[in-house]
Amino acid sequence: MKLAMIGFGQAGGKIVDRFVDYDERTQSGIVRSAIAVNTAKADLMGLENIQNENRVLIGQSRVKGHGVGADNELGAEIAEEDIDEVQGAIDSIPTHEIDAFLVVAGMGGGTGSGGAPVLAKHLKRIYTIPVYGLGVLPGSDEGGIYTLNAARSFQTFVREVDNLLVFDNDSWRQAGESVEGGYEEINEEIVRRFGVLFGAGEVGQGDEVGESVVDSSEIINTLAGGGISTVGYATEEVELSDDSGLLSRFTGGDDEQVDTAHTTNRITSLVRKAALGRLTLPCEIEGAERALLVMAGPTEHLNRKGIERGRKWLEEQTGSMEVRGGDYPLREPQVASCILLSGVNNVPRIKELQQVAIEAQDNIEAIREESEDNLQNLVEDDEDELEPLF
Ligand SMILES: Nc1nc2c(ncn2[C@@H]2O[C@H](COP(=O)(O)OP(=O)(O)O)[C@@H](O)[C@H]2O)c(=O)[nH]1
Ligand SMILES: [Mg+2]
Repeated sequence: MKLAMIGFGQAGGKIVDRFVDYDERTQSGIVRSAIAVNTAKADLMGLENIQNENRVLIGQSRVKGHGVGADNELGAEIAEEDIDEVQGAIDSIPTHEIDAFLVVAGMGGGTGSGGAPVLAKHLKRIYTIPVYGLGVLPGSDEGGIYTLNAARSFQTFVREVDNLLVFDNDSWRQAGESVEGGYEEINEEIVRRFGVLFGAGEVGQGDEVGESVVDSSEIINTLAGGGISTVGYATEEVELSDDSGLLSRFTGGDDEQVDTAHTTNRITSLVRKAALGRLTLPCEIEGAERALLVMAGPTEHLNRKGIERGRKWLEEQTGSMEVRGGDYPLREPQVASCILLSGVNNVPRIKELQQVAIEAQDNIEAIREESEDNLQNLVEDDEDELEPLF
């Protein structure tokens, strides 16, 4: 499917920048427009692939291009004040050619954490196409303020978007890796997974013909109904046959280059690996409301039987009656299984964040009560700071 991607803040901008690179590399055709919004000029200048006219610096009168630090309240205020500048860039998007917006942001910082929910709300008000979020959760080693920012921004973001796709840095950070090096690999992982997912709905003319190709409406229907989503992914290398997949499939009989049973088994085990391996947001897959299985690879290594078996297995594992599946023909020497689990409920990390948000709220109330009892005179001064964020 075709997306207009808007990266908010540093992580958001970098990830969209990588999506543009992925799109050019793979010709997947998913990025119709790419915009980066930031309060920090240096972050915008550090991008490589997003066109200059699509890099929007906001809050210049407030922070003079220096960013908002980890102050997501200020990030939200600036986004609201300067929404017209963001809209100016969005005006250049041919919205009749896109299937959805994707607003990408790190939830733990200031600009994206505060601004992404504001932008999502704005887009929902103006456009009828879906607005999806891609929210990145901070690592637990980043410190309390990042967790608190994420806890509060997450609640707002999930409410404003049609579906919030989540990637948790915390479960992807590898020990001993430098932060920057770590992010590079992490961003590659993000782009690969969501690239295959969204690319599935974008099989163009001249591409290989699949048996039951996933289309955009299946992705949209899986995401419809809202909530939080996570993506599983697994691959296996295969050999590409010399002739086109289409030809080899019709040669048939004993000459058949790819053994059907083997192909089916490979698909079903890749489905299990993807669903039971590391998800972008680790969670129990049981209870997911909807799911979509995308099998990507050369057509001679895909078959309807394998995909149908994988789909059935996902139905059993999730308990969902709404599991879709199909193929995504790609001329690459690997078969990939990409699974979107939408409306997941049993997510330890989200419960943890909600707890943090509740505790912070309790603390705020405790401080308030104390202030009312003992420090009547100081309350007025403090009250500004004690207001809930959004
Ligand atoms: N996956 C990923 N996460 C990032 C990257 N840069 C920052 N983050 C995460 O995003 C959070 C917000 O940081 P940042 O985007 O710099 O904040 P902002 O610019 O104020 O929106 C951080 O706490 C990190 O968890 C990145 O390149 N990739
Ligand atoms: Mg930063």
